[in-house]
Amino acid sequence: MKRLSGLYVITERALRDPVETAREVLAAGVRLLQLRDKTATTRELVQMGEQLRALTRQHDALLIVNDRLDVALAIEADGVHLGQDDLPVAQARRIAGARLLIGVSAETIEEARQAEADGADYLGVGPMFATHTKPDAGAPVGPERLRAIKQAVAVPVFGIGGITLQNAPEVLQAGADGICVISAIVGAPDPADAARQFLRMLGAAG
Ligand code: TZP
Ligand code: MG
Repeated sequence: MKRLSGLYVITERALRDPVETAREVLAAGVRLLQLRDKTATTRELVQMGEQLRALTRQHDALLIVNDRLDVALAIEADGVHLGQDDLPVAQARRIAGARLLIGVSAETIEEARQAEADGADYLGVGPMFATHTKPDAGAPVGPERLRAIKQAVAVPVFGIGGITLQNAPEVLQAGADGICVISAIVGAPDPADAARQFLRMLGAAG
C-alpha cells in the first residue's frame, strides 16, 4: 500500500495546466496527486483524469479525484476526496467498496470523528492559514486544530490551506502526517523545484 503521508499536491488549472503540473511534480518525486477542477466539464475532467492516471501509474504515485466519485471510478483513480457538502462518506463507501481510498475535509473534531466512523481513509484539515486559492474557505483553523483532530482519530491527517515552505514546519510539529499544497507549488515559477524543496523539508522533518 502506497503511503498516505508526506507531500500531497493538488492541481489548479487557473495557475497551471494540470497535466503539465502532474508531469513536473511527479518527475520531482511527488507520489500523491489530486485532480481538483471546479470549472471543467465532466468530459474534460475525465480526459484530464485519464492523462493524470497514465502519468501517476508511470511514477507509481497515487491519484485522487476531488468531489467526483463517478469520475474517480471511471478513470480508475486510487481515491476520491469529499468535502462536507459532497456525497456523504458512508454512501460513497457503499458505492466504491474497497476500490477507492476516500479522503474527507474536516474543520472540526466532530466532523473528523464522523468522517472516520463513516469510512474515511484520511482527512484534510484546514484551512491552516489564510488562502486565496479557495475563496469559500472558512477562517483559518490553525495547526492547533489539527493537533486536536490528530489526537481524536486514527486515520492519517493532512494540513491544507495557505501552506508554504516557511509555515509547513508548524503544521508538521502539530502532528500532521502530511501537507496538501496548491499555490506554493502549482503557482511557483518552477513547480518541480518548489516540490523538491517541500520534499527535502519533509524528509528533514522525518
Ligand atoms: N481546501 C481548504 S484550503 C484549500 C482547499 C482546497 C486551498 C489550498 O490551496 P493553497 O494555495 O495551498 O492555499
Ligand atoms: Mg468537494
